[in-house]
Amino acid sequence: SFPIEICDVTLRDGEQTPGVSFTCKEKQDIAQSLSDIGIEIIEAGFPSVSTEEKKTIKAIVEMELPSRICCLARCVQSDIDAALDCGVDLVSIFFATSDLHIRVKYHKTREQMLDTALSMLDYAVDHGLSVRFSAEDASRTDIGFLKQMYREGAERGAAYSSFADTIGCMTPIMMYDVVREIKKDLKNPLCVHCHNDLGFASANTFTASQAGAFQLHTTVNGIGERCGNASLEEVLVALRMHNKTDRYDLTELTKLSKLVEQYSGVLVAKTKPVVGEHAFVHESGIHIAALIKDPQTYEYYPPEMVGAKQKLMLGKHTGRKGLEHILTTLGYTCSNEQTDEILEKIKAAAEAKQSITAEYLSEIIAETRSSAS
Ligand code: HCA
Repeated sequence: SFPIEICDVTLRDGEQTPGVSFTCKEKQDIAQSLSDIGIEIIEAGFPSVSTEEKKTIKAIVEMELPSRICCLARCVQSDIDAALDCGVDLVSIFFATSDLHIRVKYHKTREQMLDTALSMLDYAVDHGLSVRFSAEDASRTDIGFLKQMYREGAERGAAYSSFADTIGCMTPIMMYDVVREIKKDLKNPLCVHCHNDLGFASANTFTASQAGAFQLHTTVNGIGERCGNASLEEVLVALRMHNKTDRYDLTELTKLSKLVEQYSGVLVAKTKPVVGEHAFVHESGIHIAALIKDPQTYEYYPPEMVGAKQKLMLGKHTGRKGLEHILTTLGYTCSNEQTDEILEKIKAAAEAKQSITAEYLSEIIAETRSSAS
């Protein structure tokens, strides 16, 4: 097993999801829940965004949660001062390190950018802040420059070096290789911050941890800019199953997912791993027949592990065994003929795109039984 910690960025990068804005109370509720799960670091926001945002970060600091509180800062003194005002434990000082971003956004040389960032790092360290020295667009940055930045940052007292795959262009193997390369001469722990433009954010984050990255960034439900970030639920379950990390209370995940879905208004896809509505729902006859004997046949981990429940559904793919099981569980006793007839009706209804609700099932059971009597 490899050492890791989680920095959840739902309240900062998650809130950068287009159209999302959390109230102070909503951020506090989410922070409380993240802390209950045992998340080590909560990135509460970006104080320079607004006065209200700064107040909210302060209010989260004042909750005195066991988790450490972090905020984001550009390489400008007023951002570091804002972090100091908020009383956070950790500040992420970031600048975009790729030549493309430097040319388009800053009109300065790499060296000028690094010098400014280092002077802000000095300022933050001198004022007692713990600093994450963060490279935006790190995945498209010259590796030599990235290593220079991390080396000089560590020498000047940065607590962490951070690698952001800002546009989500990495694959897991690329991630593994780059983390191994950076780790060769890195003097402080490495953080990874992955976006999901290729659908690899969670995979890249998990793979980075296998390659030696220590701090993993996540958001609840994977919300975030464009296609989002690595999803907290997916990363935590992967860590539980493949790294035997058992210090997080995963039973809170389903509840937290619903809370963030409600507060953000960003609906969770039914097929979303861990917290999607269908994560533990089974319809296929072959699957249900086996699940009844042993849930491990079609469930990689028990739904209860993440605070969810197994659900068997009726539809076009229902089999006889599954139906019998459902009828018995619901307290109905039906003859073989009646069960066959009910099964036929269910399949026909499903093929006509009708959903088989509990009411509809009781209707067809009643109808089948009365026609037989
Ligand atoms: C951004 C910055 C960042 C990285 C922040 C960090 C990114 O909003 O563009 O590394 O702490 O995605 O690059 O979130």
